[in-house]
Amino acid sequence: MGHLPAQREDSRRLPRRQGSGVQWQARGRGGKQLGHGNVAGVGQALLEAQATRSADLPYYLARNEQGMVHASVGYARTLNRLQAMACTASIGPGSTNMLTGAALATINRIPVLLLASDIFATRVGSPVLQELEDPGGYDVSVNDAFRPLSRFFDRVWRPEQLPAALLGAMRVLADPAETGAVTLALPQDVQAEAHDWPEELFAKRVWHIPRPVPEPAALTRAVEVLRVARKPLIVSGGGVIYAEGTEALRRFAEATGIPVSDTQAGKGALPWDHPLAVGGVGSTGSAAANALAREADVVLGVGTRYSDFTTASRTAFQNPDVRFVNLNITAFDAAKHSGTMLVADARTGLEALTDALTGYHVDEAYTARQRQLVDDWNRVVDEAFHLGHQPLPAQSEVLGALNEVLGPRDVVVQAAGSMPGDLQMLWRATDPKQYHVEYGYSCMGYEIAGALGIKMAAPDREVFSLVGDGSYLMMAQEIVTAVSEGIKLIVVIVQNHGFASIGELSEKLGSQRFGTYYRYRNSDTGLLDGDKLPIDLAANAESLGADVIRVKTIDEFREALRQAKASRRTTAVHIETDPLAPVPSSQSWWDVPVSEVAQLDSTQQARKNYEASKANQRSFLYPAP
Ligand SMILES: Cc1ncc(C[n+]2csc(CCOP(=O)(O)OP(=O)(O)O)c2C)c(N)n1
Ligand SMILES: [Mg+2]
Repeated sequence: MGHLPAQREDSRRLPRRQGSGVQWQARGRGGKQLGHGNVAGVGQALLEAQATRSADLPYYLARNEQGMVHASVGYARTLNRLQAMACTASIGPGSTNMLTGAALATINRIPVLLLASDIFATRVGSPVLQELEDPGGYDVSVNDAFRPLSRFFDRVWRPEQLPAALLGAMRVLADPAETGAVTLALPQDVQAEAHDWPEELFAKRVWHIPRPVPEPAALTRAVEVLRVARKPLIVSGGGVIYAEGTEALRRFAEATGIPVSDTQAGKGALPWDHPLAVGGVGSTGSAAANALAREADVVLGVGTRYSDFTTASRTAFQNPDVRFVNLNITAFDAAKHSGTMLVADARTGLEALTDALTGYHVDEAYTARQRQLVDDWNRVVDEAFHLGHQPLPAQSEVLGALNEVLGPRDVVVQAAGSMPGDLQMLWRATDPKQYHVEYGYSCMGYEIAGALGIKMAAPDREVFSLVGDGSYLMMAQEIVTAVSEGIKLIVVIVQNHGFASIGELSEKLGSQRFGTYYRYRNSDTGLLDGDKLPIDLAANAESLGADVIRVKTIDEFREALRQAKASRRTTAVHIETDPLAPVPSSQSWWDVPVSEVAQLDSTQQARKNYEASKANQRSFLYPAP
């Protein structure tokens, strides 16, 4: 993998009202995984660039191609999508290993350039090693699987096609509305071909990141809805942070008194203790935000794509007259929930709304209610953080200790399992970059690889990769990359011998935690519910080159975190937790279907509960006023 470090011009120095942009310039840095599909093409070019210093093209060798893409996503997200990495992989499995990463990048709207190697364009030796051989068409290769996962895909069958492909790739990477995975498939013979490139191809090129201002008529329509709102609520998504709109959000909220809830990608836009911050909204949100969401008459969604977790599968907003105003860089998201569309950059849009809503403020009773809800919720979080659960600590205590030890510039990274939900509910973020939970794809295995990219983007921050035993076993190998590159990570391994998350869900849905333990197969029951396995993930991390600290209690854990922070080396801290320890309720729901027909009583009861919750699901089909 390697990055395309953008040369960035701080747009704040430019006149804002003109929708001034940020410059994006590819100089090239990247990650790689070499195989026969790219060793002589892209690989040789990288070597020549190093040897002759003809290009500023640093490279990193990842251990797994999927991890390489995750690291690139962590990198670009940390830099608010103003820089991206390029990833080169060999043909066949090397490239298809990047598919999961491509889906993750596109769903999270994070730019990453994938240079997938491909089968010979000339086809003289077909079928070559790792060729798919589609009987329906010889131009199909495994890389066609990238098409639906990429926001731009091109296969460069002939060298002449490369300039247009490169410019198309850069256009999409640098466009905040379109961005995501961009894939250029490079046949292995074409990679090695000579071609007379036009001189202009190598000219310095600056890509301006657009910051569109709202169309005046759309602004008027949005203001009409907002002005009459009695119980409005902001849902602040990742777009606010990517647009560097956190200050604009604070000013807007303070001018109007509208409380601010956040999504997984948006957490930290307002510090948790800001008087108008009400915490996460939706399935794993705070009870405070969810109480306000239930009553809200106007929801102002900013930079959010309204995932099912944010909307509690469309049950979060229960006011029969609720209306949505959606400020988003993409019309696709702005149109959701029949919302009044305000297509614009989050920052410029919030600034325009602040001006246009002059004189508007929510009433005191609403503010008082919001404060009371937040005070009540803060007590719930304090309790969860200091539960004193025995004999093993609760996960909420681990998160609490981590929250207290992390400095404002430090970063916590997570992606899948029970921790994203607990984090969204409990974490008290003090900085827009402190909370890095990948919950667009919620991909097990992102935690360590993503953390690597975050640390590369922000070497001055301590990066804490918080990883469950399931995720660790899925993909821990980028620890080796961190060690070899001297990129310091702190890996917190939370061992609970299985899937606490899916286990709890399974129990709720009447499936009795079936198949969610990492245990020996039990010869009596035939199930995987025997004794705990003698695996030692700390020893595993040690074998990959990390220093390791094993702890049992929360006090020891806190001390270990401090020690890990003080160290210059990649350090893993290992703690075992009780997967059955209690977690506060979000007073919310998530739609996961339960069998309509079942023999088990537990499933039949769960189906009844499911139908009752399902009845609260809203369509939001009424047209915007
Ligand atoms: C790659 C991938 N496979 C499967 C899933 C579905 N899934 C979500 S959470 C989870 C279990 C995670 O286990 P662990 O990391 O130990 O976290 P815990 O639930 O114990 O907190 C699974 C299998 C996923 N999100 N990603
Ligand atoms: Mg687990």
